[in-house]
Amino acid sequence: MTAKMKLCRFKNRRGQVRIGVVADSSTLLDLTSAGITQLHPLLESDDALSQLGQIAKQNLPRVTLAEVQLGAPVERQEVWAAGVTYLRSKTARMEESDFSASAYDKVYAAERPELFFKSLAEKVVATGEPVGIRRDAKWNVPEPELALVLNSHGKIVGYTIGNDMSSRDIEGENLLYLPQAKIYTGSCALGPWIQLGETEAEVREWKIRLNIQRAGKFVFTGETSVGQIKRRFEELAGYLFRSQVFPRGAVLLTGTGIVPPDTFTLQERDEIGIEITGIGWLRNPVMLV
Ligand code: DO4
Ligand code: MG
Repeated sequence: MTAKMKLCRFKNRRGQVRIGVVADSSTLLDLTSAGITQLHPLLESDDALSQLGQIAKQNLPRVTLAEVQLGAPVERQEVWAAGVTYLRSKTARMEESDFSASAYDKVYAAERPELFFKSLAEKVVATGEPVGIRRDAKWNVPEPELALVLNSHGKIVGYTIGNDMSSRDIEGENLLYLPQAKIYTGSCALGPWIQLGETEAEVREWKIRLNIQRAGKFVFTGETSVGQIKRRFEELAGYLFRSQVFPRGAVLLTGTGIVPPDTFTLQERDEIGIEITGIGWLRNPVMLV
C-alpha cells in the first residue's frame, strides 16, 4: 500500500497563504518552515509523497482547521471538465433538450470525450465560499465531480472534489450556449484539499454523495460511485493534453453521475455538501450572481 496524504492551501490567522498537510481530523502541519510555499513544485515532483513524509517528521508548526480558512487547492492551473461520462448524465441531458439529444447520445459512445474549459484558477471558489447561480437562468444545479490534479506532463498526481455548477435551461436551449451555462462567477468550486497517493483502482471504489439543504432541511440527497465513470482517467487526461501544453499543470473534472430531478432548482442561500469518500467534504452556500 502506498502512503497517502492530504495537501492543502490555507490562510492563517494573519491572512497569509500557506501550504499544509492534514495531520488528523482537526489539525494541519504548516509546511512554510520546511521551505514549501507553493503547491506547484510538489505537484511537479516525482517523489512528492516521500518528500512530504520526511518533512512531516520535522517539528513543524501545527494549526487547527478551526482557526484557518482553506483555500481552493489550485494556484495557476486552468480548470477543465469532462462531460457525459456517466450514463446518468447522458440520459438527463437527452431529456433536457430534444434539440441536443443526439449530440449527448453520440458523445457518450464516441472515442473522443467531451472536454470543455471551466475556470481560471483565480476564479475558483474554495470550500466555505459561495458558489453562484445565474440570475438570468431558471434551472440551476450543482454537479458533484471527482477532479483529477494533473502536472505539466499530464500525469495524475492527486484528486480533489469539484462542483461544476450548471444552468440546465441555458444548456438545454442550445448546446452552443454551453459556455454561458457553465462559466460565470462562482461556477466552479474545488476542495477541500488534494488527496495524494491513490491508485485509479482505489479511487474507483469511492462513493460520491451530494446533499442540498434549504433552511436547515434536506431538499435533495443523491449518491453514485466513481466506478460508474465510463472512461479511464488517463484517457480523459490524455485527450486534454493532446495538442495543448499546460506548463502549470491542469485540473480536470470528470463529469457528474448525480442529477437532481427536473423539478429541482437551486435557490439563493441553499447549502451544498459534496462528499467523496477517500477525500472529504466540499461545502458551499449558494448566492445569486
Ligand atoms: O455537455 C454538457 C455538460 C456535461 C457535464 O458537465 C457532465 O456530464 O458533468
Ligand atoms: Mg459536469
